[in-house]
Amino acid sequence: MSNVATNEKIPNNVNLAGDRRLQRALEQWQPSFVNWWKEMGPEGFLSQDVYLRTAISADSDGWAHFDYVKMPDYRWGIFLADPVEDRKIGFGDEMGKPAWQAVPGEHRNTLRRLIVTQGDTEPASVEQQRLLGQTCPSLYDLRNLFQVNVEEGRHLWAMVYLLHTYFGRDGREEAEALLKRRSGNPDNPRILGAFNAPIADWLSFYMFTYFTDRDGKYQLLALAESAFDPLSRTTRFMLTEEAHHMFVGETGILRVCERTADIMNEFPGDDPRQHGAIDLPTIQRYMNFWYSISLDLFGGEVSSNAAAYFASGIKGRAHEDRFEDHVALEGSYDFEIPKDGKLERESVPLRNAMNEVLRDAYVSDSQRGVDKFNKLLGEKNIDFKLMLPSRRFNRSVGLYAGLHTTPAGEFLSDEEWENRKGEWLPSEADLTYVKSLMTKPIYERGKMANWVAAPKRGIKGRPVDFEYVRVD
Ligand code: BYC
Ligand code: FE
Ligand code: FE
Repeated sequence: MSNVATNEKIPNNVNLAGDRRLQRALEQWQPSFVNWWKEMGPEGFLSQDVYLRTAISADSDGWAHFDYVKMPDYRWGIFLADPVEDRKIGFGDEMGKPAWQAVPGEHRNTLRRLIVTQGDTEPASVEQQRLLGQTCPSLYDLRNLFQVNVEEGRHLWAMVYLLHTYFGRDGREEAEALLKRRSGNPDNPRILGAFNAPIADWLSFYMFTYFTDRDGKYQLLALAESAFDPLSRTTRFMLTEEAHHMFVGETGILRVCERTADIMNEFPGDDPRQHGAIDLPTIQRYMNFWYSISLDLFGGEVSSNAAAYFASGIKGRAHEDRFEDHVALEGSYDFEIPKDGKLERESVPLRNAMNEVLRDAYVSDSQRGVDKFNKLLGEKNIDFKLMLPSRRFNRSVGLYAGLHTTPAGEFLSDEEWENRKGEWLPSEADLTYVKSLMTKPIYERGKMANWVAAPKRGIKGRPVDFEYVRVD
């Protein structure tokens, strides 16, 4: 990759030094960002050295540089994936025309809104996770939390770069507003539902990185197809970082299952809670919650917005090249639409179902990890299967919003729901119990909290008992 500037105030491969106005605007935003980090980033961890990966260029060996760094000094940079020469629009009405290097006037508001929505989730997640360092199960986990946090910070930079570069004064104002909204604040909340839910314990953190970061993966894949080439290039690079976030979630849930299974085998017949482990039904309830609110992030099943994004080339499907028909004017998608307590099949033009097409890919990707969790339980002779609930379960957006169903998707009356929801969603008692396991942090090298198994290996070839964070 050419033109990598790493010794500038803002490391970048976009030749920032060649555009003084832009450089100055971003250098003005930078201190606001660092102030936001100090106020809303990981509480109590401004001065410790953390063994972190920093992107210093976008090519395969430069993007993952490991060293100790204090988080406020992290080198948040702007990196775009290499341009695809002569790139053409790959879908929709404009298919085959050159990709856009600037924002077409007629798509300005829509693009800005999508970029702001994407950007808003990044700082939101850091805010949601800001207290977790104080109850970490190990130094290994603490470091992974911080790795995820600094990279979400960089993802915010990625979107702010686009706002500053392509959206003029509106873009600069939006960049300021991204630092002003606060997760969970009723007066000035983050834009999307799941990013206002508290992540109050580490099981929630693993579920969030498994399910909600995976929405990130699919939204980024869809934006990577965009006709707006700078958006495509920046999201392609973000995806390389996203993989680690989902790894943290998947291995986290797996390690919790492993520990619980071991306790169940050691004390057959006992409630694992008697031995300080997290019982499998509680894990299932957490899964039901985080999966269902993450499904909401894909938007309505039937969406004229989604149809318009697809038509204009703004947002495609994940891996558009795997589809045969990139125009999607002829196909349709069959939905089960709730009517008077029953489901009726109805066909919708394919373009209006693009949110659902993306959700389909997400659902099967989510299932793959759940299969791994169940394989582990099977290997340990535990007779319990974790399951993703029906897409209709606990939804707040789209066709099934506000309806009550069992995890299998069968409709319930309001009264039945009230009586039974504690079986399916984490209850106050569950949350209190899980939190009670996590009242103090574990900072001894190599030691793990009682409720989670040790990871199989450390980070970047380091041992599990490596001093991932120098907690003084
Ligand atoms: N909460 O036509 P519809 C990540 C609104 S995660 C609240 O279905 P559309 C990350 C919607 O805005 C990835 N409101 O919407 C993960 C619309 O409002 P208006 C984030 C919602 O436009 C972990 C109305 O309902 N990236 O990166 O098709 C850690 C009608 O809905 C919600 C993106 O989301 C909701 N859940 O789809 C860190 C990509 N859902 O127009 C980071 C950018 C819908 O009536 N965003 N609404 O005022 C988009 O592509 C689209 O905005 C959405 C919604 C897919 C979110
Ligand atoms: Fe992100
Ligand atoms: Fe992420």
